[in-house]
Amino acid sequence: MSHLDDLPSTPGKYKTDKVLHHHRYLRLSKLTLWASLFLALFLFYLLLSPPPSPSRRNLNDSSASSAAKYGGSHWEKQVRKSSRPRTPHNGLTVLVTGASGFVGTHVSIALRRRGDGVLGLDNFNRYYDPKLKRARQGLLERSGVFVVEGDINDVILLKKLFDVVLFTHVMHLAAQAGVRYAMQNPGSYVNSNIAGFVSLLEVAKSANPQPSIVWASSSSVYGLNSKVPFSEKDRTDQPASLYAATKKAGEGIAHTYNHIYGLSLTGLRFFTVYGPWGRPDMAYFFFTKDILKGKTITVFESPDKGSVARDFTYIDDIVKGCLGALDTAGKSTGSGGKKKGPAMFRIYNLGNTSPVPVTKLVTILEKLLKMKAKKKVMPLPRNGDVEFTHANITLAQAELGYKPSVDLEAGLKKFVKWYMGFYKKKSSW
Ligand SMILES: NC(=O)c1ccc[n+]([C@@H]2O[C@H](COP(=O)([O-])OP(=O)(O)OC[C@H]3O[C@@H](n4cnc5c(N)ncnc54)[C@H](O)[C@@H]3O)[C@@H](O)[C@H]2O)c1
Ligand SMILES: *[C@@H]1O[C@H](CO)[C@@H](O)[C@H](O)[C@H]1NC(C)=O
Ligand SMILES: CC(=O)N[C@H]1CO[C@H](CO)[C@@H](O)[C@@H]1O
Repeated sequence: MSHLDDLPSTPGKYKTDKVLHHHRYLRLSKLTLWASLFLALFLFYLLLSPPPSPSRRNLNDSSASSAAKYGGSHWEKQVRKSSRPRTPHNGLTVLVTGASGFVGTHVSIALRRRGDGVLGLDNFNRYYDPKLKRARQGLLERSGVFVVEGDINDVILLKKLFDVVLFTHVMHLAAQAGVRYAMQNPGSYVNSNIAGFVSLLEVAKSANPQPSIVWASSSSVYGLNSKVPFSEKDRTDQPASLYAATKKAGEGIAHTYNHIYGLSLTGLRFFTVYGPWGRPDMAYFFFTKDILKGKTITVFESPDKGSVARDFTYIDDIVKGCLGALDTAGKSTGSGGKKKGPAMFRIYNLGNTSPVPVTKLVTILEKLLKMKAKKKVMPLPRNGDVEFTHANITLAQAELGYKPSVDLEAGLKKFVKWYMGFYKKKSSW
């Protein structure tokens, strides 16, 4: 309220002005009268209006203004239309959080294409270029998917969405991703991956009917586990980054909501997903960018001079795994916040089962881009990235029908083709 300090305290201030300025004095006091009246009305308004709801606040970002971005009958119409399956009573009605993200875009389009109703939700934060998120949103709109701009911490918005639409499923992909950024902005991980997940589960457990929920965990939960391949039963209590720790926390929180409220929950541990419309903060993406610019890239090796390796998984394979998880998800058993019986709780690896050294990734990119990379080899810093990931996908194969079919070379070829097209077009805008 410091702006109030600058206001003239009393009209008496002008009394030193003498008769000469009599007319001006009259005009001024009239002005002051109006000003005080206005001020009184303003204070009255402040007293009457409720304090801003804490659920609409966010630690870092864009959502402060989100309140203005939804509501109204036109908005509701768009929400309903997007959520409606092509054939009524046949098809899922899915809320996809993080819909303008890399995985969210692909999953939303795949669901819509086969006839399901899909509503997107995304806060379009600036962790990486929001223009890419907007471009994906354009793609989604052309496919008939409306994306609500808002935050998963906005409980009022979430409740409103569940009031307007009876979601049968939630595909929860909104999160703060990235391993190294956690040292710069730890709060954003807690905010989206823990607090945001809890607000989503709170609203879902109170919904009637409760939706079945599939959400993204991460291979990073295996942390310092060195037993390969990584199986769902292996230990996940040694995270190597705050990102991993928040994803692990999410698995515990999900179990709680399954146990207490009967929500059907399926967690998917993705292994390094890549492909067209991918994330600019990931190595395959910025290697491509830097190689094309002739900029030196840093390739990490493990302390024993071995290459760092990743179980790269192509986006189309991940999408099939997500759809498989949605299709096999059992119904939630609770209603109105009360559990009626045990519900399904599942965790699956979605990987590719063939780890590729990062040096090999660079070689493939050089071939596809027809350019030699300038490389600087450095030891892997101990700031979150693990040396090696390798998925055991037996369980997802048996229960979700998951069967990855794209190898790194074929997948990168599609990525590079998209990259060239997208950024060529962009530079001529
Ligand atoms: N891409 C991978 O390799 C990978 C690997 C393991 C796990 N995951 C997980 O998969 C999910 C999707 O990842 P992605 O690669 O598509 O990431 P992404 O960053 O492209 O997508 C996440 C989207 O969520 C949105 N978002 C973030 N916080 C939000 C909030 N509080 N409210 C509303 N929207 C919010 C972002 O704007 C973004 O568009 C994430 O949960 C991620 O942690 C991804
Ligand atoms: C893979 O996981 C399954 C259980 O999901 C387990 O039975 C099997 O032994 C694992 N395979 C390896 C090679 O660890
Ligand atoms: C996720 C997100 O929006 N992060 C931003 C938080 O705020 C810092 C500092 O203003 C930005 O650098 C981040 O990009």
